[in-house]
Amino acid sequence: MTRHLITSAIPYINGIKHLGNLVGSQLPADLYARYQRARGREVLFLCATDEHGTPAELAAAKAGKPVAEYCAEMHGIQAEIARGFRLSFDHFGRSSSPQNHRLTQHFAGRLVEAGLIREVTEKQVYSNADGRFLPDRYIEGTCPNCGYDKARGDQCENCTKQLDPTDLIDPRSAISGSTDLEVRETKHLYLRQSSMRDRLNAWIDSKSDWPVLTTSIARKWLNDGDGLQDRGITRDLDWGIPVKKGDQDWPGMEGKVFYVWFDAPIEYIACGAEWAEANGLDDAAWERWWRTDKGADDVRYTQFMGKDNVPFHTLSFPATILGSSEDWKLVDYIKSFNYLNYDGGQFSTSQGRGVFMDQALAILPADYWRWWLLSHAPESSDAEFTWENFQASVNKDLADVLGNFVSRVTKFCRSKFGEVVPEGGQPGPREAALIQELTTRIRAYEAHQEAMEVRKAAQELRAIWVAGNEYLQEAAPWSTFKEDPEQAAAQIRLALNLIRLYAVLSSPFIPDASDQLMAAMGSTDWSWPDDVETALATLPPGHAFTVPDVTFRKITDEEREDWQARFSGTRD
Ligand code: B3M
Ligand code: ZN
Repeated sequence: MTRHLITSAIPYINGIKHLGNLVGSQLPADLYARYQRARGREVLFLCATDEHGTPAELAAAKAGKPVAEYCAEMHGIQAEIARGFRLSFDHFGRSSSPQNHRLTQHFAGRLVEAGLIREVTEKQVYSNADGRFLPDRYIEGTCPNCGYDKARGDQCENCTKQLDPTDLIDPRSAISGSTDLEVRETKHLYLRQSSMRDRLNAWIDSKSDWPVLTTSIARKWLNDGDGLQDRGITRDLDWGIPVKKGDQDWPGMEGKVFYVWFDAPIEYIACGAEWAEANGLDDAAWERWWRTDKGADDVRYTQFMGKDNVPFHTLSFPATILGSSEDWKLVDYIKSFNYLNYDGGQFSTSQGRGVFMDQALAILPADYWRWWLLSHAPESSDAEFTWENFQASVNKDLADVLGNFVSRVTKFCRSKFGEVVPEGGQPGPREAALIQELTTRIRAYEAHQEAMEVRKAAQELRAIWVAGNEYLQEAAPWSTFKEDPEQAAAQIRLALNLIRLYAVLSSPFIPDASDQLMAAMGSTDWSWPDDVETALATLPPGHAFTVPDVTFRKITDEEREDWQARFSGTRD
């Protein structure tokens, strides 16, 4: 049977992520991991914090903390929030781990031996006042393109033009503000991706089942304009993985570190090693997921990410893996997402616009967010979060459809038969029709989950909840009870079993509510409904249950207006 290795893009360490970040990688990855586990398959689901690069150093400086301390603290905060959203990582690692240091240096060693790394002498801005080079965001100045005076060394935020630090007019250090800068020569390593264009093209060509969003981005970078360019993989920074060939020093590279995008994807693998260590397992335990020469042949590897991360995962990381000529597991499927916008604009971390993960959990439990985000995942195009839409979905799908079904069935049973599954009566044609409809829908739900069609899976699940409601409405046990209590008993027995079935089917989307429903049904039987009729006879007559507390409450208009005002900009 296939084993599933699943990774989500690893979030940058600097700050708490917003809901747009969450729905673009970690949350759909979690849905898939939970679904595969529910089907009884072996899963290794990995994520980590992405801790290197200028954003981490600058955020630490702003917080007035040493960068290692800042990262350790932020990792703890992100891990806590991930638990709050019930992201079921088998391990939440750190790209700054010793395992990643070793592996990143190992890959660099393999690549240079294979002739895939060249050394380049280039000009970089050096700050005399700061005693260091100023890469990327460490330098600010006036944009040569639009004249904006706070453009950064890597990009102008105003006109979005990509820049090199040496392009800026009137440059100054982002650390000290000093203008005592000079251009110095410095040596850097470049990964010769261009020499691997044919291999990468052939590899992408073999992925005919991939989403168009993924392959179109990959092909654009492979074949458009200048095509696949060689890429600088080192930086003049203090914080990061020191440049070495395996465990040997690299003459001329002293004091330099690898570029964050070189080591970040390697952390997917290192995270497996961290997972093994954290669980007291040996190297063979993680290598059977990651090395095709050590048992990973039956592993299916799926990555989840936002569209902006696709080039790094379809070109740069595969170039690293293929270039190493070792038997590392290559990704089998890349599920990528468009952007989620916020209430008529964009989520903005710098302006504090939109809902951030910690704030979301402070106002409502995880399942409310999980349901809305997943059922509106930006798959075929960008999507938009509005408070009206959020309120409507929660109130309709979760409170009116699912919650109300549970509450009506359990309360009616308690009042007429007590808190046990009633006995007597036989299922008839109406029940047979329901079982047939559910069978068709559950098979469709499985197909959408397997295909990672997130919105379609959510729609099908909602339809499965609706089918139960319609059945209840037509069967009307409250009327049947008056003339034929036995038949009402059969109807309610089925409906109680349906609640357990809903817990099983819904658990990838709304795990807390599913736990609550399963507990209320007094069951621990999470077996998947391969046969719906059998599944609906799991709780036998006489089996005790309890009436659960409100599963989902409604969002009021006042709350909606209050939240809308609160999250319109400028966090804190
Ligand atoms: N940290 C960017 C992001 O969070 C980057 C992803 C790395 S995946 C290896 O969107
Ligand atoms: Zn500009």
